[in-house]
Amino acid sequence: MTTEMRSDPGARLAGEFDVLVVGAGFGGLYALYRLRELGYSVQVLEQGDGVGGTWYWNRYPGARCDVESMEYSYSFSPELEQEWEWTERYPTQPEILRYINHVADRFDLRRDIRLGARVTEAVFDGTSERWVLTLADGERYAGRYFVAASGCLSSRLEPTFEGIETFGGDWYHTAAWPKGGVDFTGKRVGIVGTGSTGIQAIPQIARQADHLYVFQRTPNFSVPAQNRPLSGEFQRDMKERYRAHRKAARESAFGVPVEPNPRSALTVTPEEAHAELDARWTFGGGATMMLAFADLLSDERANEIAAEFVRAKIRETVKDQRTAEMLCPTDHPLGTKRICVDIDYYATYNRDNVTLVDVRSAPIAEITPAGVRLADGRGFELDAIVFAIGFDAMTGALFDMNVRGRDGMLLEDKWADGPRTCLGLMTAGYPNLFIITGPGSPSVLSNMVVSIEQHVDWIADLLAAMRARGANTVEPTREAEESWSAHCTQIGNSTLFPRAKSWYTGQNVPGKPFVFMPYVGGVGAYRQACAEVAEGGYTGFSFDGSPAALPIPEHALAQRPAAIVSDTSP
Ligand code: NA7
Repeated sequence: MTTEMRSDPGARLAGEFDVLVVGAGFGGLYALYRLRELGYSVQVLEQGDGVGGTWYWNRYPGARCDVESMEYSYSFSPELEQEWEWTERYPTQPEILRYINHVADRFDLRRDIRLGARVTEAVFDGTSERWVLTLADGERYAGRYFVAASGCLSSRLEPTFEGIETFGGDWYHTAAWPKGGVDFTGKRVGIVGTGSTGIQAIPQIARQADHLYVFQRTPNFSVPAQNRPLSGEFQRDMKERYRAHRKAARESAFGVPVEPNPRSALTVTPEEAHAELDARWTFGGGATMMLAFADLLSDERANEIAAEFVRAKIRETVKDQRTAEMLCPTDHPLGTKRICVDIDYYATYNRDNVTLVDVRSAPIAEITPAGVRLADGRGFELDAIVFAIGFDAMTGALFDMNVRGRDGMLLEDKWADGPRTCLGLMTAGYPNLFIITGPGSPSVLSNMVVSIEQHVDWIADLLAAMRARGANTVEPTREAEESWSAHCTQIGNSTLFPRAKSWYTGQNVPGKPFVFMPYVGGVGAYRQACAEVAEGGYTGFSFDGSPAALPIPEHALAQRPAAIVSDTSP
């Protein structure tokens, strides 16, 4: 059945291109660079007024990447790699934004990026075999290929508290922070949310505000970043070893070459376990901690050893023991909600101007003109409220574009019971739609830049293969999609991840199906599966609707253990 174009057919077609890319973050910029290099005409459509994607929007105080600077950067240009100087072990949001703007200028990318262009509809027109994307202003763009580089954490959850419109002060969402910043000096501030974002913002706001009230529903595990300035010597040394280092990252579990300990936490003495965990705590970082033992994310008892280690650190750091207990997570295994990486988070609760308020036992009932009122009647007078309440992760930004495939079906409807993809890259019935870091790929469980480069390179190779065979369309077969989705679920279920109500499982959004969305077999293993599919002539994919596609080979779907229980170190 041919899809009718649902957007106003009279609307002006602003341009026709080989490739339409949505998003000008790390993914969209590299897709533009790589595909333009291959001779395709490319148009990037970006809803923000600047490049940077996630790093454009999330300007809240303390915003910082939880992957180290020299890892969280492009590897495609050795010159760029050598030229750019990072200043700290973990990059701040302003530094990442400067880097990505530099990349846009250095590779002359801006001429093919349209800013302030929010895609409200994306329809595959079966007659012309083109994607037609409609913007909020009604303009339309047509392209043979549609690369969705719209990000995993780009669709923010808006606060829906009753009475919010009556609030007499100012309120802010961390993912839509004012460009000029906010001065909280002398203000009574409330913050809702203690995920990675809240945990980064709380110490910073506490330093400025007159008083900070932290409204916590669920305590989260956090480990120290052990951030520090990067010395010239460290950078020089790393830059000399960059090629080998990048290779190790690509073959690793999480896209960062952290040494995994292959031993089980259950086979060592309590003293040995403590020593290993303490060494990793002192070194800093989330992946470092989660790879302390091979079974931390697959065995509840092993996990509990590490979880109790972190709780002991909380009790040791926070002087008021009632507050310390409130901060100790007990409802999910360590790391099954994204482990937070902080600077001075727990110590912040030793400040006189910080109060932790439990909103699990008494939820926020309403926002009043004066502040916040809890269900038990307690009220907090506030001049400002910060919402760090998270995102409709992984699928939200895709659904926001109202994507319709070959038979006119909304992607949101196709994925009503959870996302179905082949390799996380494509979904049946949506020809020539490529998803960068989509569900079913390592995505949010990896160093995003490593995964982005791998996805874009794989897509570039596929487009070149299509050019060579004269094919117009490609899409996975339903069988290939089913086997990949089953494979992802089976690996996910072999871990403790499905035990948490997290944004990984969609449980932070009312009504979202409970599906563990990322692929947890590891960056190295995933890369190998993608390569096997390509080397087999794109097994599992059909070109121009040809039913003759071969299934994904068994070895690509071979029992790959979850990354976190395998030793994928170089
Ligand atoms: P998260 O990790 O989803 O955290 C959101 C936080 O907001 C979390 O603590 C929630 O508590 C809390 N929340 C949400 N709604 C409410 C209400 N109604 N009342 C009280 N508390 C609420 O989002 P982040 O932005 O911190 O981090 C997302 C990712 O971005 C992060 O993992 C990094 O990868 C970067 P809950 O746990 O649901 O009880």
